[in-house]
Amino acid sequence: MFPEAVSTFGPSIDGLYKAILGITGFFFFLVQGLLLFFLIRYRASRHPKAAYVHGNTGLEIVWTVIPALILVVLTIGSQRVWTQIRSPENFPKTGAVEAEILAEQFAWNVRYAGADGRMNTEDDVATINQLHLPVGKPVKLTLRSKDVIHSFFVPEFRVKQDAVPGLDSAVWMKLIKTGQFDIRCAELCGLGHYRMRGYATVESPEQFEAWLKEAKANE
Ligand SMILES: [Cu+2]
Repeated sequence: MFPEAVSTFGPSIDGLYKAILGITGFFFFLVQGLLLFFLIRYRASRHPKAAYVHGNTGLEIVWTVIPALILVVLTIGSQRVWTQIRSPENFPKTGAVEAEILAEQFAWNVRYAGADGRMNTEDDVATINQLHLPVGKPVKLTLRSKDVIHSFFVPEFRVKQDAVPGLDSAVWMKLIKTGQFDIRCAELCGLGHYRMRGYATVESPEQFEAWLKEAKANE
């Protein structure tokens, strides 16, 4: 159903999704089945005279309490995963590879700090639509926008984050598999929205370092 998850938190997001789909799917078929059953069972030819039913307090309590409990359980589960992924205290503190992504109509401008480890200096490495990341290391991305709201989306990473003008949005992830993945813009951002596509290459840390050097040399 989904493309393969290649980030460490992918399985928890997928687990939550499957749990919600399972619960809503079960009740969907239950309710639709009952509807069909009652339609046939109490059809006009067999029951020409309708019965007046005022209500059933016990039943109403049951069908209010059960969904409420399910929602509480789902909220706790979602909150746990959300905290793990998005809480500032759970962001990688040291050793993370950092990149800035400035979205614009209709491209992703990627910037790495370069050898001095500081952004916006002489030795920065800047690319367009080419995001390279090392496998097995924490990665932190800072998203910004030059013009309108865009949304950075790599389905395999299970990461989707809006890039909002005037706002820095940080996301982190740790990738567990190498490969080439598409970066899509998930926010309708103008006429060229459909071609706002980038490429994320996940490679070994050595390959990543070599690529950074080469990208700098080719600037
Ligand atoms: Cu866009």
